[in-house]
Amino acid sequence: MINVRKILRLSAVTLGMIAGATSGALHADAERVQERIVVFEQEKVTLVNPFARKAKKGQNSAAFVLIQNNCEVGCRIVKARSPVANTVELHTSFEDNGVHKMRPVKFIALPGSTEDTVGEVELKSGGYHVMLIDLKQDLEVGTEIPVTLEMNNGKTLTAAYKVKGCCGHCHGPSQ
Ligand SMILES: [Cu+2]
Repeated sequence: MINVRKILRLSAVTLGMIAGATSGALHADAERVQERIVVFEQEKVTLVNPFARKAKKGQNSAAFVLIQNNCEVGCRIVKARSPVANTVELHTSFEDNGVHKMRPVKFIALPGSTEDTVGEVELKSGGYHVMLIDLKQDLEVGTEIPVTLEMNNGKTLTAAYKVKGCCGHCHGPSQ
């Protein structure tokens, strides 16, 4: 009996994932919907539209991605790494007296999925991001870099992040 229940719940979650992905896309502006391609699926976590900002060797950059979570409640991103930077940190952004600032965070929580919605968190400009500090190489527009997110359950999420031109709030030295 327990097994049957588990299967029923799993299919309900899968249906919820599809519904959640659709409503999530509606929130995005038209330009970003086109870029919203599922590129990676692993351990019930989907990384959508991973990208990083262009920067020169020795400078800083930031990596962004929409994380859709279908794993158990309580999953967290606890670490990030990439071979392109000497230091990689999880950061959040905030306003302090009208000044845009950021600081490291110990983890980024992934909201759990329910039968109706998919838990998701977006690493984006002005919010959470992966900070790539002291780049070992130039990040050229159109190239891809590997970034790995480590979860508290020991699983890792590695994807190729496409390097894009700078837009909006920039991190690190001006380019
Ligand atoms: Cu940062």
